[in-house]
Amino acid sequence: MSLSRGTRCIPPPKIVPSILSADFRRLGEEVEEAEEAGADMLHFDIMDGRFVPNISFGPMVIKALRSVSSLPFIAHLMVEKPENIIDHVIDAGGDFIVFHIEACAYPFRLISSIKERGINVGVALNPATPLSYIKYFADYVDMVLLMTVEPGFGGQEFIPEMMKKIRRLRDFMIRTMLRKDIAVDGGVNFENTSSIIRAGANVLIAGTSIFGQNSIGESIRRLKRIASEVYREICETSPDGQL
Ligand code: S6P
Ligand code: MG
Repeated sequence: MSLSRGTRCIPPPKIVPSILSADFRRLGEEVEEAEEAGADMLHFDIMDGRFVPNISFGPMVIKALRSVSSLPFIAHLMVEKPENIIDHVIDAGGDFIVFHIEACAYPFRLISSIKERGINVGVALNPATPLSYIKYFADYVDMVLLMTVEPGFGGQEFIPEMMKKIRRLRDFMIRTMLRKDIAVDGGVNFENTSSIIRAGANVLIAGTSIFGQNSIGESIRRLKRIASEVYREICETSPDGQL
């Protein structure tokens, strides 16, 4: 594995719809609408009823949508023993795998095995999990995903204390010159998007604020507009991305 130290700039914002809140009766159409509106990736919440108190869907859904969309597919594994499901997710068409550090005893081994298959990898942290858990392998992942609600269900309120956590993580990355995606997942909406980007996150994962609205397309465009205006402002006022 090679280290990936980069510039001090924060990567540009990405809006990533989470299909958990989509209408599963017309999943294909809703995904097409999201892609046409400029979604940057598509997010799949895989839940096993053990790591989280809910069961969602598995790699079959990724496989079914692979023929509908050319967006990068990111699988958020809210499962125990993530190592058991990785090959199935990749074979189904997943491009990016995010596992939970709370579910994994050997992260270096897991990261290597995902990378060996040529797939991007991210690590997710539950709201109460300290950032220090990822200190020794942050170099090796492409993304750190901060849960901003307790995992398991869509439609929950963003936990306000998480704003501080985003800021601390971006500060750590700037200090150590790591140019990684910081994703925020849970309770992202039109009101808090600008503060989330200002705090230093660049990947916004949103379910209810996209699929739970009247127009999927308009919601994505609105989130993109807010995120890119704030990002532009940050780059202009602070070229090295220091907030
Ligand atoms: C948390 C949830 C997230 C999802 C979700 C966000 O349990 O499962 O991992 O990505 O879809 O939903 P919302 O409605 O908070 O935007
Ligand atoms: Mg998720």
